[in-house]
Amino acid sequence: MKPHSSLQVRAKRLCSKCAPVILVLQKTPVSQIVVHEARVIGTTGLSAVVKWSVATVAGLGAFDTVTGATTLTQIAPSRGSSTVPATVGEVLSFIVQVTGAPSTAGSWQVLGTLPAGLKHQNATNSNTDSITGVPTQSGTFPITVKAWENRNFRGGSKSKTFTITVAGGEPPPTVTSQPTSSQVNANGTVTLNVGTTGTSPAFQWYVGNSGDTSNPVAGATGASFTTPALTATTSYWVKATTAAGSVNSAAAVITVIDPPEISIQPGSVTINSGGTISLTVAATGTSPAYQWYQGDAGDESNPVSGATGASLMTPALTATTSYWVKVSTAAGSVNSSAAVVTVIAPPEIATQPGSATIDSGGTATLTVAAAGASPTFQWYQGDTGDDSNPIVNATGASFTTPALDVTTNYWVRVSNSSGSVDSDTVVVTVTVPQTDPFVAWQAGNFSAAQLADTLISGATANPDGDSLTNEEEYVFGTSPLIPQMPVAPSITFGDGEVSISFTARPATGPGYSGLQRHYALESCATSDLASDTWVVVPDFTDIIGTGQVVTLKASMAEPSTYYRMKVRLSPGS
Ligand SMILES: [Ca+2]
Repeated sequence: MKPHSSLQVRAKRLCSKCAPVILVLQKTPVSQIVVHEARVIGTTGLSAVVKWSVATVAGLGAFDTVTGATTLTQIAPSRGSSTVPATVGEVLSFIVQVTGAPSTAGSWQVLGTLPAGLKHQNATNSNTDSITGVPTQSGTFPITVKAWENRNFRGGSKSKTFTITVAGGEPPPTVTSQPTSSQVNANGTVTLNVGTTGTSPAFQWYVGNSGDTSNPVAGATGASFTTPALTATTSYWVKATTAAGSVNSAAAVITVIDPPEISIQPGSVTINSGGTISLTVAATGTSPAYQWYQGDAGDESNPVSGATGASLMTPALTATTSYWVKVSTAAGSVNSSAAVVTVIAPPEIATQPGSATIDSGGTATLTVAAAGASPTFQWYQGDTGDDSNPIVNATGASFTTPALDVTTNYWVRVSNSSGSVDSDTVVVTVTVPQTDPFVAWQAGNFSAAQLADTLISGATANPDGDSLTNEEEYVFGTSPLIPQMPVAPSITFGDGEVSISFTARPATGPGYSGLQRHYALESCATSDLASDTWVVVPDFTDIIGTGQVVTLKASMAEPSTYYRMKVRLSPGS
């Protein structure tokens, strides 16, 4: 009876605050007490009134002395389990009871993080405590419930771990539309947008890589965010947070691009015809692209195929040509000024030097007219192309020959940096004045009045009546106005020989300049003097008259021998 009596006493103590009470006494050392009670749960703003039942297992022992005999047990909603099922948006009343000796906790403590919407009721001097409310956050939340012997978490304690599993409700947010990377001109701004799932998400934008929260952007707390004016490439990302959790967007890279500027214009240049030249532009800006054009700056009608670099190599040019280049970046484009490639034209001969005819001893001035830039000249003696006889200092468009006494050929080469051209051969013909020496003889032997009368001074006249015409007088060197014989030979005979002497007159005086008088003797052995059987007398074929006496000796023999004298005037000194 003692055990029974003892149990009964303890049961009464356990339920002293409860009514009504049903006692079931058993033989075991444990009494089970079933309690029915109606209570309004909590002081929170719950609209629901929970009617609950408690099955209490009252153990023996004390918190401080018989810890093992004291247990914490879930009463509701899942009796006896260490797992507390809950659902987002639905009321949860998690009740835990301490049983054992003693079976009343002076204070209760909950360690761990409760899902949003739940609250620890924090009972005192109670064998039960509760966590109530409507969870708004799904997930798994391990907690530890601790029952203290005394208030204010003092004395002995007993703890047990429970896991609140909140099902359903809204899942953590997700990003449905990432902020997009883009380019912006320097000092430009970009508006970034993010799309997410979830109810009433809160946003915070950050500078940096996704997940790096060290650089939040103050005030950037919306789904849309406009960057400040950017001067450098910058990454942004956003964290979206709802009651169900948070999510990080990807980072959007805002690339700052600079517009092109030309720092060095392509320069104009002069080249020789047929040459090429490299033109170069220097430009700043982000990743500039180039396109060269032929023509004036801004005229895009003649792009140079393939000329897409900072430099352009022109084709071989034979005419002055302009080029320019358009420099582009994603931020815009700029046109260079035009570079004029001036092509020096090779020389051309517009007017050939003309041939000339001059008197012996004269000069001729030869002139060439040339086209082309900065021509230079070199005259040569000889035929065109033969440059073996350049004339010193003959380097102008005109050239005056030295005094010439023979016909001479010349030509000129016209040159500039682009080439040269040779003139035709120019012939300077030298003529010798044809002064008739007989005329000079006439002038020296007749007066003006006589010269005016050809019957006196004419070539065939014979004014002195000596049978010699004036022309014959000239040849023989006799006076035209005084009867004279051309030869006054002295003929002597002796010792069977005949000796013939005559004076060989020199050619002196007017009309004989540059001439010599030549004498010759011929013989004929027949009296038929017209038979033209004259033969030269040896050693008397060509005697130049110098005033000397010429003597011919011949033997006297039959038949008779005839002699004659021939006189001629010929050039000579
Ligand atoms: Ca005469």
